[in-house]
Amino acid sequence: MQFTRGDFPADFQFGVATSAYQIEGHGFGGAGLTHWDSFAATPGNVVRAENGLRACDHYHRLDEDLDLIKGLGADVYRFSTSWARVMPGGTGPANPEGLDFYDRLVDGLLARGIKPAATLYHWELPQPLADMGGWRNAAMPDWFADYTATIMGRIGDRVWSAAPINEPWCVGWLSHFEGHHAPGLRDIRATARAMHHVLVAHGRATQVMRDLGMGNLGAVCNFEYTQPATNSAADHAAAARYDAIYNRFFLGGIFKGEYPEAVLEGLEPHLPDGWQDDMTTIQAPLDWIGVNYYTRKLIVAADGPWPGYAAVDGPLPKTQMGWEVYPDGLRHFLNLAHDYAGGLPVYVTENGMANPDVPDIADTARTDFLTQHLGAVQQAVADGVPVAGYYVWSLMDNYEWALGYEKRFGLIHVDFDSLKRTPKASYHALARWWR
Ligand code: IFM
Repeated sequence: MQFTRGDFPADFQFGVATSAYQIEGHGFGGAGLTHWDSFAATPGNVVRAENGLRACDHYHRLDEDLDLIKGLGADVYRFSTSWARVMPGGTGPANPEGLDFYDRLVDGLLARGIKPAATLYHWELPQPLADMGGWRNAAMPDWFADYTATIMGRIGDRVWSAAPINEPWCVGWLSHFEGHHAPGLRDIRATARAMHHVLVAHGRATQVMRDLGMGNLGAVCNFEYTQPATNSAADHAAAARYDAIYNRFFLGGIFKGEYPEAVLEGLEPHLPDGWQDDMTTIQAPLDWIGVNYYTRKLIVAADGPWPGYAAVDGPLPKTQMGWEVYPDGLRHFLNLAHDYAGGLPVYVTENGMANPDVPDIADTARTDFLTQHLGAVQQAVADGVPVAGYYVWSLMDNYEWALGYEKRFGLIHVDFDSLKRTPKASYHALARWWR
């Protein structure tokens, strides 16, 4: 990997990312049940019905893991706090052990000279809230605001940056329309409500954090580069719908206070009454925008009701996820995020690949992937995008949701029997120029 820090803008932040349910071990420290526990316990939802009850046992191995982040030379660690660990019932009393854990995490980072970048929700919805309809329920933004006040009341004075919700597309669309993530619904009305409520919750939490005196607040959205599979007008229209739902709905709400027409076509009849009145809340001013990027999709028109599209297999080399490697898409989305967010700094808040690694392999596929995508970042910088940081997904192999523990995204190999951590060649390649 032929980079030096001097190849990127001054003050550019390099980092690594994880999330609570994927690494901590939700069976420990008084965390409450989440909708991922019940989703995983339902046959057919998750490979081998695996769940996050033990995961990487980060809960008990915090210091070892923070030392590994330090050893990598990362400037920033992007982690998430678990709602179900902080407030096991979703509302009501906080779990003191949960608050203490995040206190130790933040202090441990600061003691090692690493900036804590917090995300408030990376999908582990407390089960009692799921029982009340979860993101379909219009009360979710209020409950989320209370949770935000509780956790940030404890650690908000020391976190370097914060974002309310990781990947609203996954929370709304993937989980309520495609049914691939908890709660596993396939229901257009639930989808419309979840997509809207998640943005209202984003805005409410942002305001709560401002009121606490916090700064450096952002949003983290995921994107997929979308291309029509053929030149037919029908495929072009289908790809435009896919792009609007995936890549423009959330940016549109947050930065323009409007949803794309191509999405309203299908979702408007199902949005809650008076949804337009929430736009001021959703547009709460931000300090940065985060781009999570992994792949592109080739889209064709499909029969059937809206949205009438399907993804088809593409010809490019693929990762263990079956995702095509397409670095130009990252350049595209850094530019797109900049178009929406005006002059705000743009961060790559996730980028990386899964590979069926064993501890001693050369890990060249991941090193190449990262090299190519860092090249795309440099191109976006040359385009004039104020890219301010790049965080690799992920620090270590972890729970890849419905795909269980098989898909390995880590710079560090984790043996899920012994829980031994072994840095891979990509970890060492980054450490050589990050440290
Ligand atoms: O593991 C996930 C993460 O939780 C959110 N972004 C994408 C990653 C890889 O699928």
